Amino acid sequence: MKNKTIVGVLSALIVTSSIACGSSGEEAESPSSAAQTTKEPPAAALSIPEGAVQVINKDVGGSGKYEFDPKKLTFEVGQEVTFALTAETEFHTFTVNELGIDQEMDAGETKIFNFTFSKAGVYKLFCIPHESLGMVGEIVVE
Ligand SMILES: [Cu+2]
Repeated sequence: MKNKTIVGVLSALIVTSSIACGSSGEEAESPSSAAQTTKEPPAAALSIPEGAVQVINKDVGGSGKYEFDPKKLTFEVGQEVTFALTAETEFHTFTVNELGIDQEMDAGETKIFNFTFSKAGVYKLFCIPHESLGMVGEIVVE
C-alpha cells in the first residue's frame, strides 16, 4: 500500500487536491522550479456545497476509535446526493462495494463527490483500513 505519511493538516488542505491523484512517475525535468507561486488562502479552497451530506470520518485525534458520523444514511431511490467527506486526522476511505463507491481521504482532507442512488437496498459502508476496528456503517436506499 501507499505510504500514509501524515502531512501537516494545513499544508495538506492546500496541496492534497493537486497531488492526490498524481502518480509520482515523472518528475525528471522541471526547468523553472516554481519560484514564485502565489499562495492561496487555505480556507476558501474547502467550500462545501449547499445541501451536501456531510460525513465526518472520525478518529478522535488518532486515538484509534474509528467511526463514520453519521454511520447510518438513508436516501430515496433516484436521489442525487452530494457528499462532503472529511477525514479527521488520519487516512480513511468511504467504501461501498455493491455501489462501486470507493472514496479516499487523506488526513484533514474533505472530499466532495456526487452519487445517484438508483436501486433500493441496504448497503454496507466501510473504511478499508479500519473495517476490522469497527469503522462500518450502513446506507439505506428506499
Ligand atoms: Cu478509517
